[in-house]
Amino acid sequence: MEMKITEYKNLLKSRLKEKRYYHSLCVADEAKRLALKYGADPDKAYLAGLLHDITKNSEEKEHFDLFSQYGVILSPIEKSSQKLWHAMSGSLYVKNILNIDDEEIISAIRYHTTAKEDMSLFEKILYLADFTSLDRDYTDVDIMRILVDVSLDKAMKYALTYTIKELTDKGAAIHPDTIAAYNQIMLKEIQDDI
Ligand code: DGI
Ligand code: FE
Ligand code: FE
Repeated sequence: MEMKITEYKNLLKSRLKEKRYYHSLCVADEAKRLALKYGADPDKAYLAGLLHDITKNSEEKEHFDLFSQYGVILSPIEKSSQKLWHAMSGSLYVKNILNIDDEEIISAIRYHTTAKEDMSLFEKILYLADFTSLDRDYTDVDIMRILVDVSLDKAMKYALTYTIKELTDKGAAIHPDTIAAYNQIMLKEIQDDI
């Protein structure tokens, strides 16, 4: 049987550091707000937001146990980028341990860090709620908060550009899904201009 919101919150409290737990509550609120604004299911968006970082504070072993148990094979770039693990392991945890049988929630969590090509409304909402939640305070958060209320696609474009810039500044590897998401948005823009 599925758990209630208060039970999920208690589970998250036990699994996450205090700051990360607070972030999860803020992303849940923001995802719900965006769902109401853009016509997605607000309760589902809240739940996806709440659970999206459920394995963020996990030890390496928990991530890799989930990968091997559920047959997920990591590419070299995924193996070497620890920050990417929690999106993959989180979606496995939500699907298989919490038995949440909702592909939209599972897929939104799976792609909340890298994004991907052909994102659904629900996937974009979680991806962007993670950028514009109340607890966030990076340099461009004010612009992102304005853009997310103007258009999800404009906000996606800004967020992906910002992320890729940050990653190249740090000399980090960029996941092919991130590049594919970026290229698709930029190509669409070129076509729209014609
Ligand atoms: O888990 P959060 O901190 O709330 O946010 P997130 O899941 O979006 O993770 C953000 C981190 O993930 C940030 O440090 C950048 C990193 N990241 C995002 N896309 C890529 C990436 N890291 C690599 N190596 N490659 C990517 O494509
Ligand atoms: Fe995350
Ligand atoms: Fe997050």
